[in-house]
Amino acid sequence: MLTKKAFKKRWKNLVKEHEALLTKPNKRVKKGFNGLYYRYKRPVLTAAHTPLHWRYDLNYETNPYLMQRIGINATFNSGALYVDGRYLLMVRVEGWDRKSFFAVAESPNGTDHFRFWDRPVTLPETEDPDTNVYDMRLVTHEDGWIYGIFCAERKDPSAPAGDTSMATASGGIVRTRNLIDWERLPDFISHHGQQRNLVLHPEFVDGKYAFYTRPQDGFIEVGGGGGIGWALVDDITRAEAFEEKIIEEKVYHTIKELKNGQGPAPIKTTMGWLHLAHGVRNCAAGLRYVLYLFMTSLDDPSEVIASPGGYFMAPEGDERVGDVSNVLFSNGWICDDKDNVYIYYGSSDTRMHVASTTISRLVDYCLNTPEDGLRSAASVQAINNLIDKNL
Ligand code: M1P
Repeated sequence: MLTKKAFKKRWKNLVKEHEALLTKPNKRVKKGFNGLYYRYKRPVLTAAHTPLHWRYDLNYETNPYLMQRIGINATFNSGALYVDGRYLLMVRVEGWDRKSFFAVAESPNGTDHFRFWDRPVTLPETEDPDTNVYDMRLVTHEDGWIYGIFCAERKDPSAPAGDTSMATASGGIVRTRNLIDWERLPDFISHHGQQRNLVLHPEFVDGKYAFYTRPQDGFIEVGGGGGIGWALVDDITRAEAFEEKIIEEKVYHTIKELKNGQGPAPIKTTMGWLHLAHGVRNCAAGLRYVLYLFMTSLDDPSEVIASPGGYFMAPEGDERVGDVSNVLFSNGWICDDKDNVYIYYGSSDTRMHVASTTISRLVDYCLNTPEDGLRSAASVQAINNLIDKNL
């Protein structure tokens, strides 16, 4: 065991290293700028950013080796909210025990100096306790509440004896006024299968709460279900979707061939609702998750009015490797009061990044990028159209 002096010295060093990590500035990567968004040099959050007091017992008597008692594996897929000039992320934190939970990290500028609040979120449970919770979308709704919509995962009660992996995914719903005290509402009831990637639209539609859904036949495979769905709900304290219509389908030989899902809640612009989503395809290396954009009508947020073809962001460099490699996933973005947009995305289920852009760039991209023509010949035609304009 350490001497008391060595214990103190090691602790001092740990604090120093941690503080240096938390206060490191992040820079936009200007090289190779594509006109759409800037990536940033460093991830905004990693497991190493979590507070030391979550992980270490600081009492010499009970931890004489100053060992880490609780391990954090990853910090990813974060909801996001802009409150009074503060950039808040609702981070999916995953421990060494594979359980995910939520914790708020705050930055003064949206791109660096993210620091976790002292305690993770104490999330109330329903009568049927969740085994795992993740991917919270934060939405300030016009009813005055801040909602957190997340995936609540449980062991499938119909799993045959000995099957230790069959699970179910449901849409969990909590709400708060201060991001500290949370009220748990009953899970979203869907009559169209399991639900992951459930997202609340920020405004009432025809006097009802509107949800983006993703009906799926199984826990991983969406099967005959899938696509981004749309459901109206009378009472959010007993949210039940009797009808779900698919507004944004998965499509053969595209970036969303296997499945897709709404990212964060859409952002309202003068030209329509701006949506960020993820698309998944399968290949010999496994599933590949990329981010894409589309827009829906201001009059009817369930009507798609712009579908730029292909992906908007795909995993690059270090982003490609992690616990679940080749994944970009986003469930949080922030539009500040100057129309700057910060897209927060997790890479390979391991760490969090930011990309910055503006509303006008995103709208221009959506309205002027050719749609996916669904055939190689159509892709060549789109390039030729551009060449004709340029030459
Ligand atoms: O592992 C990749 C992603 O898988 C799930 O997303 P989807 O439901 O679209 O397949 C989620 O578990 C997500 O958190 C994860 O990043």
